[in-house]
Amino acid sequence: MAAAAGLALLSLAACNRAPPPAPKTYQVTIANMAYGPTPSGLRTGDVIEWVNNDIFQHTATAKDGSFDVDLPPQAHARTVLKAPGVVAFYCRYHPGMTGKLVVAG
Ligand SMILES: [Cu+2]
Repeated sequence: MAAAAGLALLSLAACNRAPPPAPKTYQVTIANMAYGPTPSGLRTGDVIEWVNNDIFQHTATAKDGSFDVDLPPQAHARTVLKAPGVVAFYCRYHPGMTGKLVVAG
């Protein structure tokens, strides 16, 4: 009896908790030797879709090593944001190309 009541309370508590927001996909476009603006409001689990619209090969390489994506001309590639924090990234071929992702938990 008491166990059943406890179980009912537990499931009620689970229902009242707000579900985590569904992951979103954001595009970051590369053109003219530069990354486009990085999106704000990023959360853990969201996806960055890198789109290289340039005529050159680029990469999106995290300074902390959390991702390293090769992007031939016209390529698309996806990175899942696995942890909160600020991740600076750059292009391995053109170190002057830089950007920053700010990811909330
Ligand atoms: Cu590059």
